[in-house]
Amino acid sequence: MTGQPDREAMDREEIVQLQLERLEATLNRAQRSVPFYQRRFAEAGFDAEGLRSLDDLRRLPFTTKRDLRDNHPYGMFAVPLRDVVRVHASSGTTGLATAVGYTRNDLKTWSDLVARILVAGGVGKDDVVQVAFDYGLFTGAFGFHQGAERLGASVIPVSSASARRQLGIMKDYRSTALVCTPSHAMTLADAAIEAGLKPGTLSLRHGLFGAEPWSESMRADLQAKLKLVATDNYGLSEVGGPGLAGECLDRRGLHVAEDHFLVEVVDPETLAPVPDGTVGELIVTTLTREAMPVVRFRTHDLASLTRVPCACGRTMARMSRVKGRTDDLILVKGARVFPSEIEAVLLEVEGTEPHYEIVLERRHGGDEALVRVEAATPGDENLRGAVERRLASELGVAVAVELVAPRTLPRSEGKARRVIDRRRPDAP
Ligand code: DLL
Repeated sequence: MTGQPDREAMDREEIVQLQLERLEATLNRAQRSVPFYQRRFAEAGFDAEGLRSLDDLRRLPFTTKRDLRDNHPYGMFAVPLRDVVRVHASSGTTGLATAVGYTRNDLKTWSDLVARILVAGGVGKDDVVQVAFDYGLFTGAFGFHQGAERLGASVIPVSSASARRQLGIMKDYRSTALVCTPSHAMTLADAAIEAGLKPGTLSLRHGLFGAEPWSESMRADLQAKLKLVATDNYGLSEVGGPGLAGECLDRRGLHVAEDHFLVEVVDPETLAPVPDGTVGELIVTTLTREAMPVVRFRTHDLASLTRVPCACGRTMARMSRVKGRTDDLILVKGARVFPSEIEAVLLEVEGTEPHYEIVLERRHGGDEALVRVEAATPGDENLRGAVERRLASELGVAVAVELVAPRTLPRSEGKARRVIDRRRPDAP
């Protein structure tokens, strides 16, 4: 059933006890070996030795992307470089790429965690796993590569390649699992349809998609087009990359690897904790990372948590899909909208394609959004009006729509750039 059943189905009390022990070790190591944390803890009047319960963590300040940047490249490392065997980097979507280090043990743990994600998504030893993430500083490709090897599956490390080449390899090697971003999977699905690949030509059964927000409608579309079961998985390089959380086949939330990460959800404005079930900003503390422990990292990702055990038998907390990033939140006349909500509507409207971008501008003190979406009939004013009305009724917000010809919006082999944010003064 699970990748590491003894871990993934622990009782809640056992999880809490393990987290407390590991948190204490992590905070001690951070305080002892990372001058940044030494200073931070001292300023907060906190001594790691005095940790009594998980709630004590709340006495510590958050760590931000800016902190990592200020200490780039190696200032956040808790071990000497001689013990670091790998360095990756965050993708720098917000312009600040920062280094992440791994010891040999960190790599081992990481492989175990990604193997769990693969198992939860239905992948086993007999599967042929095509990794279509770009191999490089980005954590996605190496993370899944090692996880799949750890599991004993056969890895096809295609990395980035044209859709034609990905599909050719997928067909020849009879790949049964595809690992990439959902937007890239959509590009491959469309290319397969365009090339007239008959159903049954591909052997795909599992799609493990992550690294960017996507919607249930996108899942339905991908499953229908690629004839696979698609699961969502989440992670961020600052805390190691993929492996933090992933869906099981029940697909009712992403199981968080709570034995290796402590997650909190806070109100993004007040930073006060919110109850389970309420959407807020995810805060992550690593519990086992040796090279680079991270304490209360502000992810800027919005999601909610539930600690109700899952029907699959796993007991670890589940997080909802990421609703969006706090920095992508669109505020139109007081209404709050996330790009993924716009996506969900677009995918349900007949006549538009699942390729879109949202251009944000600040006008008259509020945000204005222009949704540019591909349609086979871009001149169709009736369709444009229909999409605008549908968006307005479902989101409670008026957004302008522009229909553009198929294949005019850029395609990405990695993360799609859905939001073009021109609201900030320094925006391009
Ligand atoms: O994207 C790690 C990863 C690789 C996750 C492969 C899953 C699969 P970064 O490049 O540092 O790391 O980007 C992290 O991407 O803070 C989220 O905003 C977003 N993100 C990642 N996974 C999801 C997801 C990798 N499943 C940032 N849904 C995060 C929504 C996601 N957003």
